[in-house]
Amino acid sequence: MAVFTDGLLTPNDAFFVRYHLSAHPTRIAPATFRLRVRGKVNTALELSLADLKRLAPPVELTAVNQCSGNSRGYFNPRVNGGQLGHGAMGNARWTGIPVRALLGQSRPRKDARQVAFKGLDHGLLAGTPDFIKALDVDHALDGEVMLAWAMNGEDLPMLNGYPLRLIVPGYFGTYGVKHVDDLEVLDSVYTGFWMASAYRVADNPSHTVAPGTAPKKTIPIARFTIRSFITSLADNATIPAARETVVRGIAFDSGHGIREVTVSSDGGQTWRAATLGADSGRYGFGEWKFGFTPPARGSFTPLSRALNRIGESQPLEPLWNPAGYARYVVETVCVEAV
Ligand SMILES: Nc1nc2c(c(=O)[nH]1)N[C@H]1C(S)=C(S)[C@@H](COP(=O)(O)O)O[C@H]1N2
Ligand SMILES: [Mo]
Repeated sequence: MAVFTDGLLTPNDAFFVRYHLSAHPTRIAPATFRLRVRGKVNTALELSLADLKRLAPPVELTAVNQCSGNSRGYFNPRVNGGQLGHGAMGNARWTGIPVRALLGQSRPRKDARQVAFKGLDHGLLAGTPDFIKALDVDHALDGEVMLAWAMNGEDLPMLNGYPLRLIVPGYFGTYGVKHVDDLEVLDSVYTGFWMASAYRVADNPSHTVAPGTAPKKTIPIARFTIRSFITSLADNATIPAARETVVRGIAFDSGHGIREVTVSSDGGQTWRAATLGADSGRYGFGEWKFGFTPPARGSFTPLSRALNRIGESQPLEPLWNPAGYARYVVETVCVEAV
């Protein structure tokens, strides 16, 4: 939270890193790297980085990258998986080219249904499936989904996907395939492990099931749920009693836009509007703040709750699912007024 309160963009050297597969690249020679586009296309392509950068004018987009399991460690009942706090997210300015520009050169055939994106990393055992994620062709062609080579104005750090990664604005980080070297256009829905077995959620908007149960029908995880965080107060921080402290935070959703953030300092009995500040575009973090004057000494747990332009907001009670994905409950920090 100290990093998130410092500025809307998360610096590259503070950004979280997540891999499923141990044999991920630690060096890639830019001169010999090739990106392939193949499958149900009229023209298969094999491009160097220089070719790719010449293909179309570069675009820039600021977007949050957040792991599906961000905040999983707070699930109750506990769930398997990395016991993450709130740090498996970050907001960066990505530079690259729209996948639409790339596919425009190779021209998918009429019967194309999905595009599968493969990363260069591998598992240690022969049977471990490579990291491959798929998007519907229409989604891949929306002009926003991009192949990025720069993050906050610098080459992608190796651990964040050098030399190229996929950015799917508003979608969970699992779609952000790092070290992408292969796009395969398919005439069917991709059935590999990372789409058909992993990263599946209950087929309802909050991805929720009764604690301890499994969803009956699942779909691939997709868009972010809406979230807000108090960033300027660490848990157990001390603030002065009977004097105003300006409390700052961030909010984001899957791209509809934050309409309002409300705050409560009495455990959710009364709410008032926070002041929205700078934002970093519809897919990025936005700032907000409010003045909080603890009426007396004691413990307080200020709450924040975001609402977006299509009416999505954060629940007051945590929702549960077996994989610990997409947490978006109203979060708390505990502060001591002295
Ligand atoms: N090649 C490759 N790309 C990958 C992954 C992976 O295991 N291999 N993990 C994905 C997941 S689950 C997340 S949350 C994001 C994390 O991106 P970051 O490490 O740049 O923060 O990368 C995604 N891209
Ligand atoms: Mo993830």
